[in-house]
Amino acid sequence: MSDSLKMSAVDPGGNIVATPIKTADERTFDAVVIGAGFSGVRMLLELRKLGLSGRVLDAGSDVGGTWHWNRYPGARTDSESWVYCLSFSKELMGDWDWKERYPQWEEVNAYLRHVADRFDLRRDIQFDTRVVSARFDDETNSWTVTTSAGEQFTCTYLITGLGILSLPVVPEIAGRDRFEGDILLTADWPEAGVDLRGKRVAVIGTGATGIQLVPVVAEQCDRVTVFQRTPNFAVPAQNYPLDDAKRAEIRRNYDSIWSKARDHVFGFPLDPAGRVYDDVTDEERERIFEENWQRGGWEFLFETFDDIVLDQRSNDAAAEFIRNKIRSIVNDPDTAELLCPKGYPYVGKRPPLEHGYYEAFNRENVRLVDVSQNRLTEITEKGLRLADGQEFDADVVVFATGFDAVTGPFERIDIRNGEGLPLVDAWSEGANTYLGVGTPGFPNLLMVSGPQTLYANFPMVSEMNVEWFGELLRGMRERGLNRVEVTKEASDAWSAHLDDVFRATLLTDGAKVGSWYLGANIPGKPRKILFYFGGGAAYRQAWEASRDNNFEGFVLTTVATETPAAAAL
Ligand code: NA7
Repeated sequence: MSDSLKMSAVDPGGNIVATPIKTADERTFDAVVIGAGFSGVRMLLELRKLGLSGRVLDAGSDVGGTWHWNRYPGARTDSESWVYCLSFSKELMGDWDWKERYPQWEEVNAYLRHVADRFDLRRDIQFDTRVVSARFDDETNSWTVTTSAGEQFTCTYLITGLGILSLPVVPEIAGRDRFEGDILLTADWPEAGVDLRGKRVAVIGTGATGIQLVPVVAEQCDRVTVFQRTPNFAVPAQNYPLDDAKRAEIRRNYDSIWSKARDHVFGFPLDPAGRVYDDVTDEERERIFEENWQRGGWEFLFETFDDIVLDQRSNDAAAEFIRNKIRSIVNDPDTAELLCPKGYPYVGKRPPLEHGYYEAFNRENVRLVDVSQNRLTEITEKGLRLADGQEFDADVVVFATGFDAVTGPFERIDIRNGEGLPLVDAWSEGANTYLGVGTPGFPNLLMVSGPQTLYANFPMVSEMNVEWFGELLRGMRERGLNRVEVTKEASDAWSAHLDDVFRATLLTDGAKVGSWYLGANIPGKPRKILFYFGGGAAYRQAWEASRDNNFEGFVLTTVATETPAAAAL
């Protein structure tokens, strides 16, 4: 295979430099990357740094991943903009001005488009392309990737950047086809937007999505009826626009922001509270909660008390503080009480940030319907019907009903190893991976933010994984190796460790209320923890220990082959 000079590789500082990149024919690459969200975009940059040929395939029409599809009114990140981005290039950070503390979906997409333009990424990305299957061939040491259009690509490495929340789930409610109005899915919102003026809107689901949607939609439409099965512990985001002074401060503190975020348990640039429940009086505790409620965002969880997810008393105190806030905001006592989560701990389900959600229930046109016992059973011509026969008319029904997290997107691709074993069968009792980046029996399958990865601010987690793949592939190339597979021992040990960490927290109670961390929101999905909750520092140390010990946990070999893809390394 001949080398040619392509002009838009990047150096470690993020600058575009001329670097020889191996060219391939139009169908054969060193790596095929599935997904053009944060993971895929960042992976492509890494492949260029390595001088490897790559093709990114994405079902959407542009970069964005999750944000390409979740275009519902009010959709925005729950992470602060200055860490909901890529950190590899100070120059990139320097030439992008975030508008708000929590960017809306449009802004995140605009950022990723900017990254694609700045580094001329689109020439290696094929949009409107859905991958339907991938087969590994042991002899040729290569993957054959097939799209829904029947196109095939061959590559040595199959790299997934499928997103952790990219396969939406819609509950089976009878009568869907009969409904005379419009049915919308927040995770596939029409690109052109929807005119909700004068409409009666029914919203099913009160997770982070429903909680963002309701206050925005309430301002646009005639009436909103919110169908709630389980109330959530939402804390105020306290969003604000960023001005030049704030942006300058962020840029000045770039290094410390990122080193804090990378070590933090959830990937945020926050300090530990440095105190636990027993360190303060009851009055002092209320003052600390109040102060952090006003600051908004993840400060309430992380900068109040360090034992909120570990000590029941601490958790109870935080939970009761939130309930009292709900009671003080929502005028109607019955509605307020229905909105108060009970019977499970704060953080048992992923707690959302809110932007006027509770206040929305003080509007004349917003009403809450409890479907925890009296279930939603039917969609009629005119609206929704509950088990007891009550009916609610609607012009538009919105499903904000969550995702088949992390493993779901893998299941909709028929991935098989060299023996023909489907990945879904290998994972029939739950995914078993090493560090969330590889699974035994599936050589040269590398997963960015795969199952059992770190639970944290995801652009940062993806970037960590991609950097590791850079180190791994560079290390392999230096030694003339072209095949990588994680061991079963390493994966079993990682799964056991994940479980131990998870069981030491109060998050296990999320199983009772359908937490997606555990796959408990999907009927029949194995109840196995899908994430590592041990924090960024420990996650990185686990990688470094492997890397510095000759990539322990990975079996690295060479397969002699004539195929162009394998020869490329
Ligand atoms: P979530 O958090 O999984 O929320 C889904 C919501 O949909 C939740 O309130 C569910 O109630 C509700 N739901 C699901 N099926 C039904 C039926 N059949 N009837 C009534 N209500 C139902 O998804 P989101 O999209 O809001 O958020 C996902 C993540 O995105 C979030 O955690 C952030 O990380 C960003 P349930 O709680 O199961 O009783």
